[in-house]
Order: sequence, then structure tokens, then C-alpha cells
Amino acid sequence: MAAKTADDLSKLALNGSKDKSEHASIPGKTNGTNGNLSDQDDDSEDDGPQDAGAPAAAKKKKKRKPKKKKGGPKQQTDPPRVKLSQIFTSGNYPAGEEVPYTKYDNAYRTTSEEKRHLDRVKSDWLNDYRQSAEIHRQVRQWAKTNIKPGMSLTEIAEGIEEGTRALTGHPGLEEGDNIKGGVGFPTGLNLDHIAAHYSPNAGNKTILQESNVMKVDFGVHLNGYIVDSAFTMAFDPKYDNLLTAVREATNTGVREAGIDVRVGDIGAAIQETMESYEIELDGKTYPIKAIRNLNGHDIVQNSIHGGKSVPIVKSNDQTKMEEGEVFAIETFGSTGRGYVTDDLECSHYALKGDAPNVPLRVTSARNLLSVIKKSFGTLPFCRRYLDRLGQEKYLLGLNNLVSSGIVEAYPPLVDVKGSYTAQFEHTILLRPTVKEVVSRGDDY
Ligand SMILES: [Co+2]
Repeated sequence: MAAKTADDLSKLALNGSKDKSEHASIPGKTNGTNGNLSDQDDDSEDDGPQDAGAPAAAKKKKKRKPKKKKGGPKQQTDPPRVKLSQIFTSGNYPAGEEVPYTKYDNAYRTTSEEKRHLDRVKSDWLNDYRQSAEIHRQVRQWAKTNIKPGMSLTEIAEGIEEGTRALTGHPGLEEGDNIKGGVGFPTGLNLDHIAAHYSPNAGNKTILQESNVMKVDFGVHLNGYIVDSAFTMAFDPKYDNLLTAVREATNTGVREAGIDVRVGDIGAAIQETMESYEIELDGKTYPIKAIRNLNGHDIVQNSIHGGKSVPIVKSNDQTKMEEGEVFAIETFGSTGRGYVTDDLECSHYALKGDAPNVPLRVTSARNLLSVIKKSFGTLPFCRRYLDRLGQEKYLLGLNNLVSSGIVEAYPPLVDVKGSYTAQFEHTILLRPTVKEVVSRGDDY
């Protein structure tokens, strides 16, 4: 889930009353040619960890690697519905990509007994992140294999969310269950010029088209430790350069990140990678721009945006990353302006951590606030999640909570119509001894 640059937050408008069920700007044509479902055809980085429970390995029975699998574990199903703890029966989940610290004077961290001790005392936290990340990899493997043009966005979102709920073992219908684990935030399915924060609301009839560029941004959490990771799917190879630019820009950000690194320096490196690419679409060449008012962000327990930002363009921001912090490194590239604004019907909301205790005169707002607190706490949610809890006619109350400053609305963020945007995102843990790219898979 993306963080928008703060200076735009003041003009945040809630579009909730418009009740548009689909946006008008999705190209309706299909070119009917290429059935390529992979955005990875030029991917050169399969040097990440090959986890024992990774779905690719699970499918090829003969090539299954025995690492960390003990006691006759079950296999994951398709669609994914087996709780992950029944597959990893040891209770230990695979590590992400572990990268030694090399910048500044941090090389000592690898061997420092003090830092190793700090690493060990944090292990519950680490295991929750690793389990969430493995669930993300298994669910996205299903998504990448099964999402096809002709499917509705609602079907796609529900498929991802049902997989996440099943693998975490938290259906999220009992009071408080979703706070223990499950979906970390609403599934973003952002088409073409829509960069972030679009999830279908009830009645949405949008159908994925062969010509679309879709950003799939979803989160998995256990005990509030959220893995935030996103990828882009396109079915027409003409978008390959856009996807490659953004995947490489995100990898640049992941590589540059570390303890004591200034976030402004990371932004400069990301921008340089991103803008070294261009793309030709239907005879016209476009520069690929980093979207300058979207950022990566830190993640803290139960809150997807901790307060620090990681810019994706050059910046004078001197804020340093610190030991023990968790960051979502996400970058966005665009063939448009490289700047997003709020548009379309809002789906994403979250209770503010510092919500003011103001008297609510609207009864439905009071009732809804109680439901939100019990079901989501400060984790982001969308309207469909209220629907599945049986809430009805809540829009007035929801809008009242937003205007009272208790709930934050995160409307879709769009570049200019006709442009195409892409996103890749990883969650990284700045462990005392090593940087762990916990959401890394052999796909991205
Ligand atoms: Co994010």
C-alpha cells in the first residue's frame, strides 16, 4: 500500500457519495494476441532464496527441496486453502533474502555478538513476518497463474483475500480475529493510469482486459506484523520496458536501503534507475518517470504507515533508517506526468492511531466506529470488508467518521488518463545483523 507525499493530504476529498461503480477510462478493447501471463520474461534475478515451501517447488513433486520440512507436511492446494502452519509443522518459516550490511561502518554487524543477541530476542517478531511473507508468496503464485483477462476485479480481489485468510487461519468473521491475522490491508487492483488504492466496492463490474497494466498490491499480517508487497501484471509484451524499469528501480531501493542510510539518497538512486528506461507504445516513445508524490514507508505493528517516508525521486530528506525498523520499499513508474491526484470512488480507509475523542452525534457513525475498532483496529480496511461483516447502509456513518478526523480515507491515486503506471514493492527488515528482504521470492 502506497504512501502519498504529505503535502497533498490536506486536500484529501472523500469521494464516497458519488457511487460510481466503475471508472470510465479503462480501455475496452482486447488485442486478442498474446497469452503471456508472465511479467518475468526478462527477469534475471533468480538468486533469491528458494524456499522449501514455495509453491513452485510444491508443484514439482520430484524437485521438492527438503529444507526445513519435517514430519510429512501437507502440500498447498490450488487455490491455496491449507493453513501454512500445517505445511511448516516445525513452526519455523523460511527466511527471506538475507543481505549483509556493507555501507558505512556496518560490516561489523554480521559477526557482532551483541547484534546477534539482539537478533535472537526478536525471533517471535521475525517468525511472524516470515510466515506472512511465505503466505504472500503462495497467494501471489496463485494470482499470477490464475488471473486472466475476462475476470472481474471483484473475483480477483476475493480470490487473493480468501487465500490469505485461509493460509493465516484467520477467516476474520469472529470479533477480533482479523486483528490476530489475515489480510493486512485492502487488495489494490490498480489498472493503467490508476497507481494505487483502488479496490472494487460492492457492485463493481470492471472486467480485466488484455490491454490492461494491473498493479496487484496486497498485504498479509500476523499479530499486526504486515508484509506489504506488490507486483505488476501485463498481458501484452509491449509493456515490458515499463515493468522492467519499475522492478529494477525497486531492486535499487532495496539494495540501497540499510541502517544509517538517508532516505533522500535512496530516492535519488531509485529515480536514476527508473529514468534510465523509456518505452515505445504504438509508435510513440515515452520517458518512464518515477511518480514523485508516491513513497515507500516504514511499517510498525498494526499500522501500515509508521511515519517515515522513502521517496522515489531525489530529495533532501536527511531522515535515516534505523536498526530494527521495517520498510516497504515501493516504486512507481509512469508514462504520464509522474504525479498522482485523488480520483474515483474511495474504497480504502483506516482508523487513525491518534484519532481524536470527539462526540459523534450520528448514531450510525458511533456503531460503525465500534465495529471498526473491534474488527480492524488501526489496520486498513475497505468497504467490502464491512459488507462481509454484515454491515449495511454505513456510508453516511463512514463519511461522518472521516469528516470527524477519526478515520482516514485513502482514495485512489491516479496519473493522467491514457497513461500507464507500474509498481513493485518489497518489505525489508533492518535486523541488527543483516538486512532481510522478507517478501523476496523467485518471481520478483
Ligand atoms: Co506499501
